[in-house]
Amino acid sequence: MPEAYRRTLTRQISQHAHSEIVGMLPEGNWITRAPSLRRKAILLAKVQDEAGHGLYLYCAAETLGTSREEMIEALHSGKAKYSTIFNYPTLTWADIGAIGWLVDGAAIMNQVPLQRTSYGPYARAMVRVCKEESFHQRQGYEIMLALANGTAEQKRMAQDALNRWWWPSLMMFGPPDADSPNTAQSMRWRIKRETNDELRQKFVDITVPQADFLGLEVPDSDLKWNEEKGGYDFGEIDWEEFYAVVRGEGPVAKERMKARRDAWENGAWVREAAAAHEAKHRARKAA
Ligand code: BYC
Repeated sequence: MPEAYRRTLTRQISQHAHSEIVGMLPEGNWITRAPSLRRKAILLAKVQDEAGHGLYLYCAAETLGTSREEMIEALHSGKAKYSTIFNYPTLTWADIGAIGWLVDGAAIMNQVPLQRTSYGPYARAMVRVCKEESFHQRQGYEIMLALANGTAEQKRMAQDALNRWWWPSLMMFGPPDADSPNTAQSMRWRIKRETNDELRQKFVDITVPQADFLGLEVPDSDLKWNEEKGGYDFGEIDWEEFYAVVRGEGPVAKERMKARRDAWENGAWVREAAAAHEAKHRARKAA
């Protein structure tokens, strides 16, 4: 396997894994505050799914020769990236709807083509991830539907969540193709099957009619159907904000990293106990 192909895959898959794990935090934050037992059970299951996605992805990355410990160390030291989207706070219950609808919606748009990525273990992990993400997207949209059809205050909350999550969701697809250092090579190697801009356009085209159905307004005054291209034209993304969040300056970036480091330290005794148990069994078997 060419070394650069291995490096690129390890980078992308491990960042993807970190995103799933850090991505549990904004929603995990609402499990105890979900408005009903049904909503709580659904949200718990969704957050557990994200943990599962992180684990499949770490396993896929490990097949390329980097250990789980090395990847986690890179996350905790701030060397490895994870998706910018998880550095924004979840202020109200409507944010949980908006995350499912928009963030998981954007994730599916990006991950469906990755089921055909050129590296088998990554492609196979994506098959199950996409099935689960599709449930996540629907549960988010269903929360938005309930709020949009609820009281005036609930509809206002839904609109406010859309206003705050719309632009960060568009940033999830990465920089414009012209400024994306990795896209051209990753397309040649068939790691990426569609470019950042192609996927972002598809996401806008699918999502705008969903906002219309909710009776909510996408916060972009430049949004306009373009008959000729058969898609929407949309306003300029604030790339300065994107790069600032990538640099670790997102609104809740420090809180997110602290939560991950604390979880790692608090779980040390579990890892030690599991290793001791395994060593005991191995010794018994050998005896
Ligand atoms: N955030 O050359 P580019 C989820 C970085 S989790 C942070 O275009 P590439 C979910 C990029 O890494 C969804 N960094 O890069 C979980 C690169 O830096 P390095 C996560 C970003 O790799 C819980 C630099 O900018 N999905 O679904 O060709 C709850 C230049 O970019 C971002 C994945 O990870 C960003 N948004 O394309 C709910 C999908 N964008 O590494 C939901 C797999 C770019 O050179 N990943 N950067 O230092 C990919 O498809 C690609 O890696 C990307 C970026 C499209 C994200």
